[in-house]
Amino acid sequence: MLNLHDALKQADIDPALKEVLDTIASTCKSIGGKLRGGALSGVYGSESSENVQGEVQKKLDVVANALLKHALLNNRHVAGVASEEEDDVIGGGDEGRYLVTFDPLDGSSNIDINVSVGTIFSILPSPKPGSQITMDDFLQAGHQQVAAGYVLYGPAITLVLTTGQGVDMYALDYDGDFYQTHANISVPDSTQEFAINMSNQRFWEEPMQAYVGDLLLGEDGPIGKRFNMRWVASMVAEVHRILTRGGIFMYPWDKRDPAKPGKLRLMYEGNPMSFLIEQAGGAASTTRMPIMDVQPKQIHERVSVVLGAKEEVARVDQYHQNA
Ligand code: P6P
Repeated sequence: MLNLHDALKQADIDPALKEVLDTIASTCKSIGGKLRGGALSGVYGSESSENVQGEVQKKLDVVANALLKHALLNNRHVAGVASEEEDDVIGGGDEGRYLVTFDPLDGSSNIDINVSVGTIFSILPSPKPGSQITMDDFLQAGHQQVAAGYVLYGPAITLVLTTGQGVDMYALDYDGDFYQTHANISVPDSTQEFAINMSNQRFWEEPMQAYVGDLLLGEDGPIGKRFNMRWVASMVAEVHRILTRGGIFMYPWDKRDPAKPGKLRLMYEGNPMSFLIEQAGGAASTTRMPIMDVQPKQIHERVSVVLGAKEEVARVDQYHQNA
């Protein structure tokens, strides 16, 4: 079996980028170890603090963020990091040529109920290697990413990664190494499985209500086929399911907080997941444009997300274009 280190060695990518990816993978093993202990590890429950998103921080949010921040800022190839759990960007080594954005523990509301959570990361080129980075240096569209991936802490701990040459999947073995289980994953063009938080239905834009309404009509409706539904409330788990067996995932804008374009964050959720999905032959849209075309204006900005089977994403876009 090919392990991650050897797979990266064989990959035609910058050796410095390989070292950054190695750092992320080994840090996520430590995060997985803390999760494995469950309630015994003393990391269940919440802190008294809130993050910049206004969300109460889970203990493991803080632990995972600290582990990734420390490891990445001690990697000489990292020029800076941005985290869901940090108000501002943090500068790294002067010789670093890569910026890393991450959601240290996505889906953390699932930790205490023992449901899958994950770490999401995105790697961008530093626009001015050798000088102190600023927030503006991170504000690059998703197409500028040089690598992206996630580690899913589920029944198995899996790493899914792209460096722009397809999507590969690795599982963590008992010996503490990631071994490749799937290479060059592809998302089927069509699907009969959708994921959306239905409790928000009355808050969606009318075209989204119309589309989901037609999904629910199944074979008797205009889409003409029966759909199944899933909702894990952990984006990493949803995307992993789509990369593994297909589907469409949606977290659209809703009027609960009209000022926000969506719930999910562009820089460390929308963009990395869109890179993976597009590299696997799927599509990722805001319902108006490809997510990776969005020009970010601030590091924690949010985005409406529809991603997965390209025929189904195109249908959602059509409903919005016709509106
Ligand atoms: P809701 C987790 O908090 C997250 O950011 C994503 O991982 C997930 O898809 C979504 O929010 C769940 O949101 O509204 O169902 O709790």
